[in-house]
Amino acid sequence: MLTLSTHLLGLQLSLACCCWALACQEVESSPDFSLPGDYIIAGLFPLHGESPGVRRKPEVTLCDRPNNFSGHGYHLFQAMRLAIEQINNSTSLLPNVTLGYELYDVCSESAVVYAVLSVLTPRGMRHIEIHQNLSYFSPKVVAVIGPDTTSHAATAAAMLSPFLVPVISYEASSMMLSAKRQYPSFLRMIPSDKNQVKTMVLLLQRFGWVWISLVGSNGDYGQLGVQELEEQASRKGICIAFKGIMPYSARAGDEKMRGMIHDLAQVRTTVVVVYAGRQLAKVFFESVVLAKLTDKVWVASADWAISSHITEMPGIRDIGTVLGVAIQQRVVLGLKDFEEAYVRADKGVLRSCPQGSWCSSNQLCRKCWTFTRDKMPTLGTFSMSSAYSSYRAVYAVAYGLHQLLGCPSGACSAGLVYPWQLLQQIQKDNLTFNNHGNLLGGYDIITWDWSGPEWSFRVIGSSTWSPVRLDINKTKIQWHRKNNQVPKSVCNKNCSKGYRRMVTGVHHCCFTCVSCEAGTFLNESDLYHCQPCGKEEWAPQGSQTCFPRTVVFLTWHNPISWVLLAANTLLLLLLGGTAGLFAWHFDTPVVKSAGGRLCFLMLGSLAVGSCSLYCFFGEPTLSTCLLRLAPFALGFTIFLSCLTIRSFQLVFIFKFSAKVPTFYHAWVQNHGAGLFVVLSSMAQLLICLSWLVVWTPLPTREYEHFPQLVVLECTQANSLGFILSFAYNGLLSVSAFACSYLGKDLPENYNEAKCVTFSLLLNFVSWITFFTTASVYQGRYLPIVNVLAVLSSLCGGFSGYFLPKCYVILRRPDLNSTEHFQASIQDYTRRWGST
Ligand SMILES: *[C@@H]1O[C@H](CO)[C@@H](O)[C@H](O)[C@H]1NC(C)=O
Ligand SMILES: *[C@@H]1O[C@H](CO)[C@@H](O)[C@H](O)[C@H]1NC(C)=O
Ligand SMILES: *[C@@H]1O[C@H](CO)[C@@H](O)[C@H](O)[C@H]1NC(C)=O
Ligand SMILES: *[C@@H]1O[C@H](CO)[C@@H](O)[C@H](O)[C@H]1NC(C)=O
Ligand SMILES: *[C@@H]1O[C@H](CO)[C@@H](O)[C@H](O)[C@H]1NC(C)=O
Ligand SMILES: *[C@@H]1O[C@H](CO)[C@@H](O)[C@H](O)[C@H]1NC(C)=O
Ligand SMILES: *[C@@H]1O[C@H](CO)[C@@H](O)[C@H](O)[C@H]1NC(C)=O
Ligand SMILES: *[C@@H]1O[C@H](CO)[C@@H](O)[C@H](O)[C@H]1NC(C)=O
Ligand SMILES: CC(=O)N[C@H]1CO[C@H](CO)[C@@H](O)[C@@H]1O
Repeated sequence: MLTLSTHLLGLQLSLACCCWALACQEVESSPDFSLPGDYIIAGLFPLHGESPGVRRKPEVTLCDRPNNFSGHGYHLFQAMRLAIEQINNSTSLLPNVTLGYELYDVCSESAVVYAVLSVLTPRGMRHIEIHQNLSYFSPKVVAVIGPDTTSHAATAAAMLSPFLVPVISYEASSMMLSAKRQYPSFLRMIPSDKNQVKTMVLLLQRFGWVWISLVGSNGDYGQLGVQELEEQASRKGICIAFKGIMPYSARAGDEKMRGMIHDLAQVRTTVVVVYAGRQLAKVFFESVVLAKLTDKVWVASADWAISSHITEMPGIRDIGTVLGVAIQQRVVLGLKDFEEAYVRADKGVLRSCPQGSWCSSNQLCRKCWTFTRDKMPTLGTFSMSSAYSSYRAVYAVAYGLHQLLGCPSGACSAGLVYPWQLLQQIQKDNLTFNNHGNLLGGYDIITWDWSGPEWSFRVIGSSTWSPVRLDINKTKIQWHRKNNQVPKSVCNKNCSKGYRRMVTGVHHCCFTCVSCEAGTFLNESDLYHCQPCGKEEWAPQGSQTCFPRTVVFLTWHNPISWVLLAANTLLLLLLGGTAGLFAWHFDTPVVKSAGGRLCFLMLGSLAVGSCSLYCFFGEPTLSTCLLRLAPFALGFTIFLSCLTIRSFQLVFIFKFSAKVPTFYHAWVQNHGAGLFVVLSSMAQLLICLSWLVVWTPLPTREYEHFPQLVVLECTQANSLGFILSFAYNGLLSVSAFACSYLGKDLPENYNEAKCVTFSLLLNFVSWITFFTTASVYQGRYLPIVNVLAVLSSLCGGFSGYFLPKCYVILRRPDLNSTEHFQASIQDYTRRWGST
């Protein structure tokens, strides 16, 4: 690989050669073709084929071997000439300025060195004089078009870089030439291979080929290409199942190639990318044909994609489908006419040329002419894109000169132009070159077409640069399989929906499928991990999406709510009705014995508890959470306190007032009953307040218990404060029960033991049921249980205490008389007095 050291070596070599070639031997170095002009552009084209074989030592090869002319270089050179003539004729581009050219045949590395040294020699001089300041160095030419291959281009670019002479290649595509530190003056009219690799990766992605093999050729082109391809493909999730590099020495069917083909067959990838120069690609496909490896899709790099080297091989038809990335097929308009006119013009006036490869300016040498005459008809099948690049390169130089000479102002000031000035100017053309000096251009995607009598290729799409895009018409591809389906190249088939991939080996393309757990889902963006759903979402097992959870709470409108609401409203009405009834019959003994005014307090407190039930319905808010249970607890405390104190009073009056009269008087005078109710209620109020302050119930969304639901509820449902306040009520219930039990032998119309026991039992049962349920079940129906518990407590309280009295008032007015009461008291006193 050429680096800075070779670059320095090149300079040393050039100085040595200067001495040897120009000074010491005094041999005039001259181009093969030339045209004088104000500004000279050098063209480095391979006009002869390179001698085959690996050279092991530096060696000067001569290019003028007879009968081995390269049509390729010839056409490129003609394209350059055409461009120069067009520019000379043009009145808008470089008016009144003529461009000249010098053509050098670069069939070998040494020929490149010769050519570069000749190019560097200032006009009219025979040797290179290096100035103190290289900025003032003015060589014979202002720019160099060419040379062809990566290694030739690297040699030329390294030697010319100290002088910043623009080198514009038409074929060298290797990525290493993008290194601006080493090749500052190198530009090219084809995109860098990096783009080619990117296009290939896009192609692989387009067909979903993620399990591929990679074959490269030894050398910069193949090795750098394979390396870059491996990097870029892996980044896009493509797995390289097999990678092989063919050595220079590879021959068709030798052991190395047999081994490689064997490995290739073993890994069972349908798609094989062959990133190789055409020579080694030929060796490779000869081996493929020998081994009868068929039924594959071969992806070709630009160098061999449309090379007749390969397509003319016997047996190549059967290897499968070939898709390739090719330099965009552009046509130099008028090149054919130009070449034909040139041949016609010179046929008649063919002058003898001296032996050797150089002729006087702008003349054809014999060999060239012979070649031209014989080979002209083949122009039709000639790959035009390199010729186009060479043609465009001349125009790039001309546009640069045009700007530099101030031609846009009308008249060109044809003065001295230093190469570095021109380089700067050309680099400013940011529509043609990127900042690494590579052409901003795309590729054609081609496929081999055997439908005709002979091989041809079909353009099926193209890639564009910035933005990077690949357009392919898939219907244009004729796949090698009978059904014409796109072949698959994967290690494992895709998992079914909702199944994630679990990698089983080294390659992430080989996996087993595992179902996603409930609550997770598989997004297309990551096929290897199941992602958890959001808080408000849920997913069943093996899901691809999450579904929104259903928000549940006890709504106003559902049958259960209606029943509960109706029951509660009925209770409220009953409470109101009872209050009215009691007020109407306020002076009757039943009402008086029931507690008189105290009854209204009891009914009111039950009503408060009943009202708080409405807070259980609808979406919980802060206020409804606060008002759900505390008012009920407080109301029920008042009710129980009244109940207790009344039972206590009855027992006290009947049994103890006579025994401890002083205490009885003190009790009555100090409104003992009222005091007790107030104190007891204050205690509960305190408990409730601290409950609401310390364990504030807040509206919340509960996600834990049901994967598919969000339950709206109040927090701290069973907090210590709540339990304290209910324990307090329990305590009151027990004392109420105890007092009523003590009075179980009182006269019947004062004896409430049965009814109170009933209501308190109902109270206990309903709350024990509630707490048991709440401890095992935390769901959407808990509020209903809660409402039922509250409702049954209230109903129990109401029915146990008030219903019997209402019954007496309404149905048994005979029992609701002072006489009846006095009779029963007397009866009681008699019984107890007599014992
Ligand atoms: C001519 O060049 C080709 C390669 O382009 C080479 O294979 C062949 O051996 C050469 N012939 C001679 C006589 O050098
Ligand atoms: C340039 O002009 C000459 C005559 O002035 C003409 O013969 C020639 O074909 C022109 N060349 C091109 C490429 O237009
Ligand atoms: C060479 O000349 C240029 C232009 O005059 C100047 O900017 C540069 O500093 C000189 N370089 C050296 C090494 O003298
Ligand atoms: C070109 O040169 C001719 C004469 O040499 C002159 O008449 C003409 O104005 C020049 N044109 C430009 C654009 O310089
Ligand atoms: C090209 O360069 C010009 C200035 O030299 C700049 O205004 C323009 O945006 C550039 N275009 C691109 C595509 O970079
Ligand atoms: C693709 O190619 C087919 C046949 O070659 C043609 O009929 C079709 O119009 C093309 N589609 C597009 C989008 O160019
Ligand atoms: C397999 O999955 C990948 C990634 O989602 C997709 O690009 C490809 O088209 C799928 N292949 C098949 C055959 O479904
Ligand atoms: C799923 O992946 C897509 C991109 O493929 C992304 O836009 C989307 O936000 C992802 N969805 C989730 C829920 O992560
Ligand atoms: C305007 C101009 O100088 N045109 C010349 C360009 O070069 C060709 C030869 O290649 C001449 O024929 C033109 O006269």
